[in-house]
Amino acid sequence: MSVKLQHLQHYDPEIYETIIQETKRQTETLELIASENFVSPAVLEACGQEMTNKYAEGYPGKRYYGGCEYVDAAEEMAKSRARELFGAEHVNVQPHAGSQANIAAFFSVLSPGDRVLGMNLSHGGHLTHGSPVNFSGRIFDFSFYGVGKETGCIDLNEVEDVATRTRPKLIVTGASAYSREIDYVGFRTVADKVGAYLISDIAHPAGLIAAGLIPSPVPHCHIVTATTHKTLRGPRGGIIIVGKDAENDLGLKTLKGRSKLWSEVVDSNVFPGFQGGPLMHIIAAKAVAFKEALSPRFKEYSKQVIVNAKCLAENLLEFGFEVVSGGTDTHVMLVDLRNKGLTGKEAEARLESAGITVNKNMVPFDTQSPFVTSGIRIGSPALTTRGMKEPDMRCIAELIHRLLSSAPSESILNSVRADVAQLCAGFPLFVL
Ligand code: DSN
Repeated sequence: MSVKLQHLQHYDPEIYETIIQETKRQTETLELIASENFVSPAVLEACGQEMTNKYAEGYPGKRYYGGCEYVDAAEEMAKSRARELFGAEHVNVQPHAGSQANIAAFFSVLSPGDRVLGMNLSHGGHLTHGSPVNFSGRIFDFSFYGVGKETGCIDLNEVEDVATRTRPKLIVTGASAYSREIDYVGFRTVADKVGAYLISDIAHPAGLIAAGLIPSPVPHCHIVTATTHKTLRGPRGGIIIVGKDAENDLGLKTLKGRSKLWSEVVDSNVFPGFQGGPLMHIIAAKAVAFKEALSPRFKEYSKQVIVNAKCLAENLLEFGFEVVSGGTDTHVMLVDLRNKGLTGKEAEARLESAGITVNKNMVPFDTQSPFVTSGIRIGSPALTTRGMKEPDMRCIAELIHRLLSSAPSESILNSVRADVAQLCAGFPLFVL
């Protein structure tokens, strides 16, 4: 525990106890959920400090409240560090989460009822990219592209076919369970051909992109959205990035008849469009995380995230697991468990009972419901933060194999539990 909780312990022992238990759970189990990570002690401290008390609706220098001098300074630092990190002209650091970043980005270029093309959720897309149970699918008219049945990879010819047929006003790239690099240049070519805007949601690979290890969509997209708590290893939150379009006219007018810039349109869709007061303590923590991400150490960390994911995928393949698309270029992989005679739900529960945390996940062309699924999603960011490397990944693949490749038994469960405990004991949550 890197933040002292003595007041909480005194005033609210019940909540204190849940935090202690959660910290213990994180420390004593193997966290393989691809969207989770462990923040540094500095980020954790910035999340729990007095800026949480401050209302600061508006933007630095243009707030609706007095007393904003210091939160203005923190927000400016967050913005300039994020611009440097992503080579961007403009970054809005206020979205409370990825979902809020996406709704503000979509409304920057769309009106209700407009047609949009996004990635199929069951092929790796995201809830906010058109799911009928989400605001996106309820407000906009979504069509979908997916991955090839044989390759498990996005096929740009299919993207172009669907785009030509449906004439979307916006194409959305980005995914939450897709392990391969995305061809942003190809997506932009398709978008330009059909006259669509292009938004990329890099919530998952943002840290790897910031570290320069996989291609960036920023030069090719009109808008890029991201979260700050996954591979970027910051506090829970969202951001919106605008590249070279930031200072261009979006064709919309202000009330006074002046043309609005992209940056202004995006900002006004975050506040007052969809949010009120920003979470200033979290914005300060984002600034800390961006500073960390600009360091050479973060680049080394991110390289190891990819090395670890590749190593884990290769070892799972050797144990006879089917990894969708045959591997990974990033931090994440999707394992199709149909050849093991298991559902994602069963596998998630069996792994969790031994101290290995993953999430069940639909696989492309899945016949199971989203509550059952045929696969699991596995990611390397969190365990890489603990300092684990290739030998540890080989060990984890073997533990997963022991648990999932044969019928469940108490003796296997107990032996895996013991190995998980031993592995975890050698690694603190965050290695500086
Ligand atoms: N829920 C996140 C994930 O797990 O990928 C995406 O929002």
